[in-house]
Amino acid sequence: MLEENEEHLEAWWFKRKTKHPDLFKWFCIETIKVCCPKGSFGPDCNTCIGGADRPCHGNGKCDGDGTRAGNGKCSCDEGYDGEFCLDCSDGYFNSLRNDTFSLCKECHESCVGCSGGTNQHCKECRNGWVKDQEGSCIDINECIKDPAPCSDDQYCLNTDGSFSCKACDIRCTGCKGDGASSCLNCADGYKDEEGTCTDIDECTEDPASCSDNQHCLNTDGSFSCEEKVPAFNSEGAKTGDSPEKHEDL
Ligand SMILES: [Ca+2]
Repeated sequence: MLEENEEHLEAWWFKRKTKHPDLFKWFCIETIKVCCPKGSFGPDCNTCIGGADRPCHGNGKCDGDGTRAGNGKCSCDEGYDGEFCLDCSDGYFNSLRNDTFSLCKECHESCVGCSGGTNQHCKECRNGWVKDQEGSCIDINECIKDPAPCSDDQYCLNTDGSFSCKACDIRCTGCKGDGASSCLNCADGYKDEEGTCTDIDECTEDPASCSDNQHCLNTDGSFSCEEKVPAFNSEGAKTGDSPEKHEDL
């Protein structure tokens, strides 16, 4: 574009810059007719909706703004709606509004539609929330519902507007929260020690868990018995080469 308009630019530099000090205006808007003044659009540089100073009332973008193209329609910013970008979109409410100015704010997370910003201003409650006696949307505690929403090896965690099911600690059979101190019962291989399910050391139990010719090896939640194999080389390191596992008690 610069090359084909070199003559124009030379003419401006040598003859017109005193009379037309704004190069952009003289060159792009008036001479080659590609641009429009800010806040206007289209072949005739029509003014955008809402005026050139605040196209789309400051809440959107005027199609073709500043160019000879476009149709001047507003695409509204997030939260704004309508031909003039003065309305609020779903999930937003007008905190200020007159003929030329509009400020939309987001509804409370508990609302479907609202007249203000708190849970007291909801038109309806979103799923997971319910109206209390004062008409405010409050969280539903799904965790106290009957039947319980989670399976036996999970605990329920209530959250605002929802809930989740979390896996119990491996040391638990059923639980009411996270960790081995929240078990309802201890899983096989664990016993309750002052409220916490703890590994049972089967190797110290009476009667012995392994036979006389075996070594006992305690593991977390289980144990294994290894055959006692007499040392067969000078280092004497080869004992219990093939442990006989008892993983499922
Ligand atoms: Ca909830």
